[in-house]
Amino acid sequence: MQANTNVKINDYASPVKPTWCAGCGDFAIWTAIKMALVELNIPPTEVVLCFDIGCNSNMADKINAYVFKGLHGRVIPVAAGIKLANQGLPVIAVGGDGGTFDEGMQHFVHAFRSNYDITLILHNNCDFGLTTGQATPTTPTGQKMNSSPFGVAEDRLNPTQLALTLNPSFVAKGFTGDLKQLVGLLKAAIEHKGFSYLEVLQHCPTYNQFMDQAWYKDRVYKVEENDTYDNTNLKLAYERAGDQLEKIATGILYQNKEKLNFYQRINHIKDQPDLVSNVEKKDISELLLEFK
Ligand SMILES: Cc1ncc(C[n+]2csc(CCOP(=O)(O)OP(=O)(O)O)c2C)c(N)n1
Repeated sequence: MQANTNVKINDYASPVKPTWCAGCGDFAIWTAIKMALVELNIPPTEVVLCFDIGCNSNMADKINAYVFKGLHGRVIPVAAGIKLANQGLPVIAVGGDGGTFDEGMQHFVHAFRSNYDITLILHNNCDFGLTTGQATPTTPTGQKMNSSPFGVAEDRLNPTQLALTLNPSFVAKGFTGDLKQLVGLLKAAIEHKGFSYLEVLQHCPTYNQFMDQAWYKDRVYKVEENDTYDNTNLKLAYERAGDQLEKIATGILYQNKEKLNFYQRINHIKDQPDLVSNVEKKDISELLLEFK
């Protein structure tokens, strides 16, 4: 990556205007991503943003950078592949709770096992937003939703606790009502050398009236405000992440800087600067003729 001392927020400006509902938490996450990249001095030409499907990932054309929009629930493997080919690039994956914890759950689990050197920004609005308010695994049990008129019957998933059982290297939680904290968490996640999981609690003003911005504001606290919090203590992080309803812990809950990432574990490539530089220019015109 080239040093660039002059990155400005307008470098990331796209002529496409957001279509999110008024009050949607996506606005704050969109802003925070751009602010974090600017503060890290990363120009739009030197980062790749990968998007899932959903309201969250409708951000893809509202940010001027290299972006890749994939299939619902499949943003993690797309981001991992890009990173493996070009390890000098910061790669950021953006997804929602529906895509990631329903269709894409297996990728979420394996990303921790592999410790791909990518960042996952998880918009948690506790519903399938774009398809009009069905329940996801993070919707509270008993909550009435468009697809669950009698209330959600299943237990609620705790994705943070799940992550903490998967020998993670970085697990953090932010809230769209605290932009300053969110930018700091994003910067730490992007700079982390391994799979960094940042869950962002957000309000969906149209389909989630039960956990709005004020509801979260009354409940969130920052773990770092307590001097005794030790974010290398996995057991402590798991304990704090247990409460999703009354006192909700935010901040870097857990970080292990020693865990080797995927690239470093593959002996025959770990010392090569970049796989992308190995790719030769090949003439594939004859091969293409076979598909005529
Ligand atoms: C494989 C697949 N399954 C389902 C859909 C339909 N679909 C499109 S957006 C969406 C909801 C997205 O919800 P979430 O991932 O939570 O993101 P949000 O819209 O809430 O930001 C669904 C179910 C799809 N496009 N592809």
